Amino acid sequence: MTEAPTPYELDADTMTGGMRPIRQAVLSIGSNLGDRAGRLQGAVSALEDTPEVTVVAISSVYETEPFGDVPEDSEKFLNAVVLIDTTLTVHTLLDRARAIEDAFDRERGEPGAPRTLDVDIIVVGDRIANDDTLTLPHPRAHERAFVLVPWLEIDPEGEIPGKGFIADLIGNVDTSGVVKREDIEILL
Ligand code: PH2
Ligand code: MG
Ligand code: MG
Repeated sequence: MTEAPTPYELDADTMTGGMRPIRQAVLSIGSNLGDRAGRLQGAVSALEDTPEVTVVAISSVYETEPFGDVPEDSEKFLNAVVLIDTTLTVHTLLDRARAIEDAFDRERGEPGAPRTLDVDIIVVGDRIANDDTLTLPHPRAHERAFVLVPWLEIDPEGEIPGKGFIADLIGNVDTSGVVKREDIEILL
């Protein structure tokens, strides 16, 4: 028997303000141009200043070897992971992430080009998205040590829907290029 469509199935992203559930989101922030630590701190402060966003945890800052599709001569990154609670829709959160990048002089050129600030949404609760602007969970997060190492530090039970627990995924990546910078701290 085919199921009749039910009018009671609610999609969190179509609900209005007060009705939307609080979801936990995982954000990866990175910089490999200019005042890297200052930009990461600015990004976290801007997130905390965002209505309907509460910063729950901030990882240590890690210095990381450029990974993936980046120019040969790329400088090292500073990376961190931020956990937030939010009632924003994923697209509003994405708009906010872009606005924060813009506020810190992000130029949008070639993918992989050195950047003052990158704010990537890794997961938002169990939300799946596949459209022109947003893919959730982030399609490459599970293979990126610069995401998994800081994330595991602040969320040992963390999971990428469809991929597995980060505590397990981290076993498949090379973490040697991800080094904690004890001398840098991001404050709330
Ligand atoms: N971001 C990329 C590509 N490569 N490598 C490191 N280490 N850190 C990053 O944040 C990073 C990267 C694309 O956004
Ligand atoms: Mg990125
Ligand atoms: Mg990005």
